[in-house]
Amino acid sequence: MKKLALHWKIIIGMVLGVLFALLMINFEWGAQFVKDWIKPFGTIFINSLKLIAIPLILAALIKGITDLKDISSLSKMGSRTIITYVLTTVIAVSIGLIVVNLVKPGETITEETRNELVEAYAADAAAKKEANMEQQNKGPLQPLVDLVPDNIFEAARSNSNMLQVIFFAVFFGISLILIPEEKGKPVKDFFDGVNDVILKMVDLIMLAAPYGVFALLAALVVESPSADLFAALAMYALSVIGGLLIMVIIYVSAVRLFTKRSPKFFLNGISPAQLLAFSTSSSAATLPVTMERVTEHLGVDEDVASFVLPVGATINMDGTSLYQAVAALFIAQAFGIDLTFGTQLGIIATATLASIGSAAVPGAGMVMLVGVLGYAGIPEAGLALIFAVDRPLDMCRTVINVTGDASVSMLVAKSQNKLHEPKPKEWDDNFDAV
Ligand code: DAS
Repeated sequence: MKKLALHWKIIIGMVLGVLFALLMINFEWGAQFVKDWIKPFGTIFINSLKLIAIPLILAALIKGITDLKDISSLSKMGSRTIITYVLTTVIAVSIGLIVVNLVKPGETITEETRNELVEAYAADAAAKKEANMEQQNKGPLQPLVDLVPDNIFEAARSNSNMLQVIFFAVFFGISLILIPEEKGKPVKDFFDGVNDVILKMVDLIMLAAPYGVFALLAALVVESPSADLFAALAMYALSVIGGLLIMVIIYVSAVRLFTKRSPKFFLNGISPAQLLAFSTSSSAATLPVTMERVTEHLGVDEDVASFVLPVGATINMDGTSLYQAVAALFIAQAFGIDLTFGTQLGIIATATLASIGSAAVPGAGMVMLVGVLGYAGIPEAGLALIFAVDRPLDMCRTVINVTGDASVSMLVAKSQNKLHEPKPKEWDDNFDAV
């Protein structure tokens, strides 16, 4: 068991959680036992992730913005890279929104189960629904007014003002860039350091994930043993995976269109990195292999790859942003909250920013999802549903994050005339990799 990779431990935790709950509900004291002695560990797991969401967004966005300055001032390639990355992320979030609005996974939940869910999380859901209603009754520019907090500590007090925290972080980051280098450096180093510490906290929290997920699933089965809730979770997972597959089609089409390389060539070249991304759920851990595959097997010059890929691993997470859009709307649907078109457009901006701020480590996208829910006024209680099945989806979205970075590196190389013909050996390698 010691040697087993974390994500297999988490998946085992999920299965054991369901089996344990199915056993418990056979005893009349079983359900109460799970609620009193197991569910709290799931709540602790979720609260620990929510606890670090604001500090992570603050530090990651400030770091991300100051890093962007170094990048875009570097060269034309820098701004071209950032524009392409932001574009692919916006496309990914939009595809996520289209898929989840078409499939409507949250609506496969019966009215009865929805009432159970809302009842189980009554306070949170009702408050959010109320906030949403208020939001809709305010003037057209209210969302803009709400963007600017009058007290950052008040804004940071609850996750529901995440957009205000994001606004502050972006404002702070831009101002940090504009002050003289020698004055700003200590501040930039400070936030880089805070970012590293928070990422270490994510690491430590994820070590508890197998136990947290066990508790979440056990509570889920005991509290809403309705098959339709599990069917809805399955539809949600399929919506995410379906959206991710559409992104692969977009990537190979863009590579085909702009670099004339065949989908087979591209996918054979990048597949070892995709397999590593799937098994580690970490773009950062996969980066060395992505670099090797892109330069040795996809014909991208070293100087382009060593610039575009590290930036991509940091700020370009198309899979994560698509997942955040699907997850946010799934929870809203599950709780019977209709999000206005305006709110959904806001989710595009928030999920894009949240994915730029997301770190390339397992579970980062899940933490930043708190921010997207906070912005859209969606009950955080829904996180228990999402977190229970998050890890397998983290593995899938990390594959897309890496594939997106690799395809953009080819497009940027092509635009810089630095995409060379694959040497015969490389060509054979790619096909050997089948
Ligand atoms: N696992 C993250 C990555 O490494 C993505 C995520 O958590 O959404 O890309």
